[in-house]
Amino acid sequence: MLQCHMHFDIFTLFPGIFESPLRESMLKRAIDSGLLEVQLHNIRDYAEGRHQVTDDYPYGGGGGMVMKPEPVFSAVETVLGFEMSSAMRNEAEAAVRQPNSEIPIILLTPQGRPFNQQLAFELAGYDRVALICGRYEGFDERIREHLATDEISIGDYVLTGGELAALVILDAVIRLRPGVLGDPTGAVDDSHAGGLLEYPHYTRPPEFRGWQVPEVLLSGNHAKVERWRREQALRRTWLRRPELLERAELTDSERAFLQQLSQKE
Ligand code: 6GU
Repeated sequence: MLQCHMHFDIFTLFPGIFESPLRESMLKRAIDSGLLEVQLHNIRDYAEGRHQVTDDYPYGGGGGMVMKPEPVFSAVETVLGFEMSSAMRNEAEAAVRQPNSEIPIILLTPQGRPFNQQLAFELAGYDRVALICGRYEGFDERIREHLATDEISIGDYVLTGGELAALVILDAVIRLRPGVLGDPTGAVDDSHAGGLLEYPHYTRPPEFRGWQVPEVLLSGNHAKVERWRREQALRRTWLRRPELLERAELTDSERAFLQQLSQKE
């Protein structure tokens, strides 16, 4: 299998946040084995003037600060190697963007498209992705309208900045790339990959403080184990995340099992 490397450009005011997460575990191994390249770009380096200001007061008043457009445009255009002049902005905008149109430029904000496993698979299909991390109250809207190609949120809560979201996305995406997990079936079995929550796992000892491992797992009967696991996954999903069942791919007998559950409980 061709093990092509994936390149992330991360635009941030706090590149230091990424240092230790990239130096541990799966992300470190992916970098060391050449399957992942992460380039951190400090937006402040692209800000003009002695104070290299990256934020300013919002027009119209109100609290908080807004990320200025110039440093963000300059950083992304310099790194990805394209430029949008104001004259070109209208009809020619798409054409100017063409050379790099295969690189998603993703704004990380709580207003974005909800991140999930399906979106992780989608991003894992690109060889290069740019992530822009916001701070303060938000981005000047022109960044969203004329620079970003997509906007992603990792959930319905507010973070101080997009950096932790970028790390979440990086982790979820890179582990889907061929060769990143040692086990070739690795990510296939995960919770959410099949649209269901995962079944319960047990390891030795068979009894711990009086709590037994389910008998079926010790039986050595693989067909029974598989059936039990699938039923547990269905049951757990039905109890905790029933909305996931609407999009899951289920067989007729699995639907019958769910029907039975809803009658019993
Ligand atoms: Cl991507 N950014 C921020 N600042 N907060 C978030 C988020 C992103 N996703 C959820 N909350």
